[in-house]
Amino acid sequence: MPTAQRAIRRIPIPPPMLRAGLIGLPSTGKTTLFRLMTSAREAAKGGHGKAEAHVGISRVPDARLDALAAMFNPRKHTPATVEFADIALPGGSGARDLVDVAPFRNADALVQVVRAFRDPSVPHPSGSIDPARDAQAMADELILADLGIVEKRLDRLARDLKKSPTADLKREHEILVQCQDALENGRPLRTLGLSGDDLKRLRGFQFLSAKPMLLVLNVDEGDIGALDSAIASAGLERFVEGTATRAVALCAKIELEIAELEPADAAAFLADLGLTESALGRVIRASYDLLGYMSFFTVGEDECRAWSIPAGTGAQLAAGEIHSDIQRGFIRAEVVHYDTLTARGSMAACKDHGEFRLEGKEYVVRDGDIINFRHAT
Ligand SMILES: Nc1nc2c(ncn2[C@@H]2O[C@H](COP(=O)(O)OP(=O)(O)OP(=O)(O)O)[C@@H](O)[C@H]2O)c(=O)[nH]1
Ligand SMILES: [Mg+2]
Repeated sequence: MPTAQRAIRRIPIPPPMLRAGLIGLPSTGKTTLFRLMTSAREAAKGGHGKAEAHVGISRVPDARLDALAAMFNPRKHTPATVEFADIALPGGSGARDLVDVAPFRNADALVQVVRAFRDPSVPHPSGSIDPARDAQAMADELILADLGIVEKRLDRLARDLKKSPTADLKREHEILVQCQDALENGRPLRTLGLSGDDLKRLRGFQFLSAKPMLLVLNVDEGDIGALDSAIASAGLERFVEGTATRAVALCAKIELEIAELEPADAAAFLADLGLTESALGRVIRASYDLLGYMSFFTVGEDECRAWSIPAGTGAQLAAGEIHSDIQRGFIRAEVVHYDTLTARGSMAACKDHGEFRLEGKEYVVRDGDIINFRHAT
């Protein structure tokens, strides 16, 4: 093999970034939030007759990584990341009261920004402020879009089943009828709780109402004192079903002000408002959790780092997250859990108590595991 080709083969292929799409009615604060949460300098501007996506990366806050960094004092510490997409629709905001949901099909999760701020200088397409109405309108929109796809596929399946009634097609038909029933009754597909092969069968359709969803309620600056009860007062609790949905309240305008202050001034400003922290971290963290990912850590003097893997990942595959060479040459994983380390106080104490375990390639990595991979080079 020519040297250049071999060199290319050795470059580890980064895993696909998990992407959360910011969705919501016009002028709810999506772009403001996107700018605040990500490293992207430019925000999305619609135009030229098609939707434009802008993507930015956010660092996922993790108190455990901060504690590890304090313990190991590494040259750098690197958090997990999540990608956000802000999609601007053609024509910019204005009179549209419906949202084109198609550009969100390839997002792994949706972050729906719901307006509660009252500012009369920002017109609302429906003429009044009503978060529960808007959240319902968006939910209906996603359900309708999915129903369109289900009905089209069912028509097609009915014809195919006449020609060749295979077990596979029959099962697909059964599940899609279940989906149709849920959607016609106004229930998002994520509430069906499908799993295994059934879930795989549906993946290709990229159903919007099946995606995990985070509701972000953008409250009025005047209501910042009642942030904790904002979700309930806005009537949004009924949209939070099961593990695949969450809701967080924040005020984008105040977050914007915090972001412009020096850290010491920001802390004083937050304290004045009766808050302990900016809410942006909570939005990023909740988005990351909804994506179904978890973190394991590597520690050392050089770097303490959080790595993202889907729940259920084995140790050898997890090693591949760091480098394909470590995955290929995997021998053993030395594992201690974060909670054990913090309870014992040091790696040495964990070793003394036999809590630094040796695990094989099939070991299912847990959220919060600290791992040192032994590998052949
Ligand atoms: N008063 C107030 N204004 C806000 C708040 N958040 C956003 N805005 C304003 O609302 C307007 C729309 O904000 P954007 O962030 O552009 O909203 P968007 O959802 O991206 O809008 P489109 O992409 O055009 O649909 C801007 O003028 C913002 O300054 C808030 O919390 N309070
Ligand atoms: Mg925008």
